[in-house]
Amino acid sequence: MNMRTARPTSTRRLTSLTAAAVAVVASLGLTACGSSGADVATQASGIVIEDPWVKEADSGMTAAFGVLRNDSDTEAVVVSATSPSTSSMELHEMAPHDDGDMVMRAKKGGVTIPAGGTHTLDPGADHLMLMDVTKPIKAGDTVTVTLTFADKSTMKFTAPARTFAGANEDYQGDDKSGTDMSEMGDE
Ligand SMILES: [Cu+2]
Repeated sequence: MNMRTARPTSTRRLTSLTAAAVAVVASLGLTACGSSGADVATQASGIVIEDPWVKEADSGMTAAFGVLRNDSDTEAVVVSATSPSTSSMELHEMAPHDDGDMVMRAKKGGVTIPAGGTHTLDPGADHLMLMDVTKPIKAGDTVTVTLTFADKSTMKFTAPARTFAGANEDYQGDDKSGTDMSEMGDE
């Protein structure tokens, strides 16, 4: 009977030792992340963007472009994008509409950058759509974009704005009528 009273003390000591060990492991993990992090590679860590740019726009929709390059040996998939310059952002692709014209629409499944390869975001091809700019974006302004990958890792880049006459594609919204955004706000 008396031996039982000793148990809680030793159990508690064991628990606190375990907690200390966990804390040490956790701090080692943080140190590893802070250095080169070769063994904790994320999808974002292998990606760079070359020649990023955004089309100048006073209001409404515009788009961001560039060449995503994957220097890792693992495929990376961009699943979403955000920017303080727009209220929302979508990943877009070009596809033929029912009438045969090419329209842009949300790219389901995200944008894949193959291992050791590139994926070009270009007017007339895949692009990052700023759905409604929060204030005019003038040539020379800088737009910040954050990409989120399938593994939830993120990558931030800045893109200068340019004057560009193209990239005026019709937008195929969820109602697939190719309507413009202003009609969606009717209440
Ligand atoms: Cu678009």
